[in-house]
Amino acid sequence: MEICRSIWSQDLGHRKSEGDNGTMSLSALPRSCLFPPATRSCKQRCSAFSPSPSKLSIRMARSSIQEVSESGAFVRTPSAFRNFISGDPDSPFPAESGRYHLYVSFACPWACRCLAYLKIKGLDKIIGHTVVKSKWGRTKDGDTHIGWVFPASNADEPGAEPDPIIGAGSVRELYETASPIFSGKYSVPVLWDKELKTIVNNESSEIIRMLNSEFNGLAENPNLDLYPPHLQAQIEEANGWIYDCINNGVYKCGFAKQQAPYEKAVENLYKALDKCEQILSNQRFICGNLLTETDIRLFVTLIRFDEV
Ligand SMILES: N[C@@H](CCC(=O)N[C@@H](CS)C(=O)NCC(=O)O)C(=O)O
Repeated sequence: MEICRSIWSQDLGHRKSEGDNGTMSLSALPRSCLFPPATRSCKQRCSAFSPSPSKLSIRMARSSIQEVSESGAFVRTPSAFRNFISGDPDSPFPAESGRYHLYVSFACPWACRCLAYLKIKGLDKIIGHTVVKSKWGRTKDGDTHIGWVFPASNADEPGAEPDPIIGAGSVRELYETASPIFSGKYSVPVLWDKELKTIVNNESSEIIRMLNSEFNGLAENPNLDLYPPHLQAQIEEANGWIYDCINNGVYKCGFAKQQAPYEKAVENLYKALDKCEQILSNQRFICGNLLTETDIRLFVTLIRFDEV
């Protein structure tokens, strides 16, 4: 096969995990059943994926390498944890100093968006973060699944650290602590609630919105608004094609299993890169002369085209 594997699949150390026969797709389920509102009790948290766990008998992808359609195209499964932190102190997940923790991988552009927000909004003293090892490893003894793991010590790999919150050996352990019935992808980023010992949210596009607006009472840069009301329509429009063709587009290239979807994805990717080039040769940022979330979302993917 001519498919040219890029760093997008190589740098994650992908291997097919034998024994995993999960298939998609949650996209067939109604959104309301997957992403109900925030709940406080453990029992409710555990059912956070469906009012009826039996609905989860559908086999789900447990890793990006399984997210492939019958035609060989990469099809992303929606993120499962979709609760929101709010600036309102009475909300189920109120914005508080020291309560939340972000788990990231430097190899993951989605996680790096969130890390960029921690820094740019001046939130890194309020919300801690931990970096996993850059290559996947076995996530459980006696199980063939491979995914993000924590190092045994700080000396293992620069930047990566053992989990300081619950002492997890893998990101999978965080998901299983949050919900014993979870059977999807153990992805980063993970925004963790130390008080309720659960995952608040594992969808980067939503995590960055919370970091932008909900911690402003605690942030060092509360006036920096990367989603300002007067640019929201433009931001959404640009996010749409940039997500489809570039952010998710590189995954469509890297994870395609057939030549046709691969070629389509590459064509769309390079057309979109040309469009960015054209926009940015006339103005400083994608939505005009103001830095917005669109630039951050684009940058963390683009930077990976440079050699490291
Ligand atoms: N929708 C998620 C996507 C996150 C995602 O796909 N993360 C990948 C790494 S780049 C991951 O952790 N994959 C784990 C796996 O496939 O097992 C987001 O934007 O936060």
